[in-house]
Amino acid sequence: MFDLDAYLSSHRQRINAALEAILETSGPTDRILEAMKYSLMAGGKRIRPILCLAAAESAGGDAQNAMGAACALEMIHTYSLIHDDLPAMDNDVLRRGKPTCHIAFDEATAILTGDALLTLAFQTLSSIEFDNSHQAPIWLRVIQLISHAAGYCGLIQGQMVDIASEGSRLTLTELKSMHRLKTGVLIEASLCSGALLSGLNSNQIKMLENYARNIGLAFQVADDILNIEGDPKVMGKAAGTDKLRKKATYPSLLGLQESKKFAKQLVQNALQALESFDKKAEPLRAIANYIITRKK
Ligand code: GRG
Repeated sequence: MFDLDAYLSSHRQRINAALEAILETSGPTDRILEAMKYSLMAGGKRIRPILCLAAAESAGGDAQNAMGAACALEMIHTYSLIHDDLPAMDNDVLRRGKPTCHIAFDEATAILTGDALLTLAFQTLSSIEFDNSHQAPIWLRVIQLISHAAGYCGLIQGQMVDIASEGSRLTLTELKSMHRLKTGVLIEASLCSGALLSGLNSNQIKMLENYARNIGLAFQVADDILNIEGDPKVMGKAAGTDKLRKKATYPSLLGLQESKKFAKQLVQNALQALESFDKKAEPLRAIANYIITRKK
């Protein structure tokens, strides 16, 4: 039987070591580096980098080859959390069980910390060393994929729609589309990067995209459910905030029980998309279930 806890814990350790190594070589030790370390090493679940490595492994590739991409994805994700928590956005005071970056430091430092992590992600991606030249176009494709997901057609657009729609009632289709941008596209880019770097063929990549779309949405539905039912101490962030801010969520549109059914269905779809993969995709299968059973 596949031991997901052991898998997640060993991959988290590898990712954390790689992130620490990048931060150690990235410049003078001063306030900005301190703030970057504070947020990046605050104990996130590392779902996106783990998905990137697991996708690489599903093709029998060496996950280490995808580590640069995995680290870049986590830096981009952390930058988006720092900026999302700012007073001008969600104005949150707790993240990953610790005071948010602008509370621990100050608002200007938090803005710059997000900027620095976003930039460092692309510095990391463009500094990858490889031993044969046919890897260059693959890395270029990965950089393209990740920048598209992080940019104005992805995360940023999702955040913009989220802000613009506060107080108005979204339809289910609008909600899905917003979350695809806010959450889904980076999860999709994580899986596709790992897949590209380990040489999955285009047919297999399509199946993985289908898996990614389903778990990306399931991740957000689960997040909305946790915002209602989750324990703030376990989650390391506040609960009940969506209702307070009158945010459109799956439970607010579908009801709690229907949302749970919907999340389960999405995981079933994701598992179906992996049907033709062999046991090397076992981590991806287990992660799909974890996405909706996690407590944080
Ligand atoms: C560009 C400012 C800006 C925002 C982009 C991604 C995003 C939009 C904002 C981040 C905040 C947010 C609530 C996003 C929804 C996705 C989500 C549930 C993020 C939390 O991700 P986890 O659970 O967090 O993986 P950890 O801390 O475990 O890494």
